[in-house]
Amino acid sequence: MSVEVNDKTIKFVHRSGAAAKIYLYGAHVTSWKTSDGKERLYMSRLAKLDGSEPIRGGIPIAFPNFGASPSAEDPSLSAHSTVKTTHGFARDAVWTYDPSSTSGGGSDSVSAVFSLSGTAIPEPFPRTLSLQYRVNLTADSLTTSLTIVNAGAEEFKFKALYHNYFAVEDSQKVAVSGFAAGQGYVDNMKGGSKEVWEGGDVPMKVETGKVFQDVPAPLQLGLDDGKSRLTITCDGLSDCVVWNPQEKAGTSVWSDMEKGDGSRFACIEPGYIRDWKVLPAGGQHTATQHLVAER
Ligand code: TA6
Repeated sequence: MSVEVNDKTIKFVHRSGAAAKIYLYGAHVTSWKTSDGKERLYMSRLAKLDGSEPIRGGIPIAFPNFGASPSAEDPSLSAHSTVKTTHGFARDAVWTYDPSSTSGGGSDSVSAVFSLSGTAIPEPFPRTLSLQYRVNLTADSLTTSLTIVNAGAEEFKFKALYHNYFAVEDSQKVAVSGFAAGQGYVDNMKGGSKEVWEGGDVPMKVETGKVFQDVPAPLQLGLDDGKSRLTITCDGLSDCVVWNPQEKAGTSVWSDMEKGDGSRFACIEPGYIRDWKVLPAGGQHTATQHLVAER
């Protein structure tokens, strides 16, 4: 195992040849290569990597909002309404990496912990809030685990989501599994209408924006594009967005992608987003996704 650290990125190489690269900006995993040398994450060639805007591709962390910030009609959400970018502040903050958190020497996995606490929590969010993010790499898996700690005297409400951009050979051939017939979802392509899933795999041949809500535990998903297959097993997360802008990639809406990029990725985004998760005073919540490459 080897670890390369510089002021912006951490790179792990597992003894199998598997590797992962993480930017401190956003604690953002931008590359995950399995032992067969295959890159499993899409990164836009136009992604900004200088901290000037959220990174397009990889694994952005959405926290403590998903989507636009809410208007502050509920006083307990007033801090959230100050977040000016969509999907919260976590993907836009510079996280701390503690080298002593890296473990793995002789074991079968390599892991490291990133944190966001104290003055790195933007005002007016309480400085009693802190985040810990563990990334664990094995020959053919990557596990990410976000722990949200509320050491304050008042409850804290949040949404959280892993906005995974998986690399695929051709999104026209993608099938996303994990949703049973009868599962409720919101279809953003139909103006946010509430729908009931008819069962079977979710395709993404055209622009797709489905938000599956309250999926019975365990949230277990599959991604198959005919050439590669991944499974995603989650803990502490119960919703999932399946998203692809297809022909809108590379237009003014998503100008940090190239035209045609919609065919290069599949966004499968496990999260807790249908409602605000209430973290009581002194409470903590861990949201984990375990990604396994099967071929
Ligand atoms: O998760 C899907 C989504 O919320 C889309 O609606 C789209 O906005 C996308 O994420 C990308 O958001 P971003 O803020 O990264 O441009």
